[in-house]
Amino acid sequence: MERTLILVKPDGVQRGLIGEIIARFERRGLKLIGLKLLQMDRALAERHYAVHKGKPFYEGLLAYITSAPVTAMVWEGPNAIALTRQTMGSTKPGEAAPGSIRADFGMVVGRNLVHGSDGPETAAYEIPLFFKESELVGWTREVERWILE
Ligand code: IDP
Ligand code: MG
Repeated sequence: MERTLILVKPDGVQRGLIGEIIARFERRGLKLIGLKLLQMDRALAERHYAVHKGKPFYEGLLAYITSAPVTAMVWEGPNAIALTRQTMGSTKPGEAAPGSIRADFGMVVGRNLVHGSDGPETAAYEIPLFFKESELVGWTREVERWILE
């Protein structure tokens, strides 16, 4: 089973969209195995966004992601990374598909509401930044056979 790190970013938390965003992944059929609310400090933000260091939007991105709490989650399922990226929508809300989170709630790239790991290696790097293995819950979902074959 693939795992991915999803964040409801500070704009999503401030706008009261935590539940709305969780509901979309939950209804799709992904399984939630980790969840916490935290305020990211600069050190964590630098590690999380290390790949973007040096880009023109880097300092603004760090200011944004540390500006208020985020909701960090780990979702699990077959193909979880691609499916969650599709549910999130493209990075720029103006290019995101209607019905995706970023299209339905976003206007600009710098306030695009959610983060999701973009590949298995990224997920393996990002998940431990936010969760100890002991904080991830392996549980049996009784409706599993109605969601997965
Ligand atoms: P992703 O979040 O869809 O994976 P990335 O390219 O990894 O997109 O960029 C990380 C985050 O940096 C974006 O979600 C967005 O918040 C921010 N970002 C990316 N490009 C820009 C930009 O051109 N201007 C401002 N912020 C940007
Ligand atoms: Mg990314």
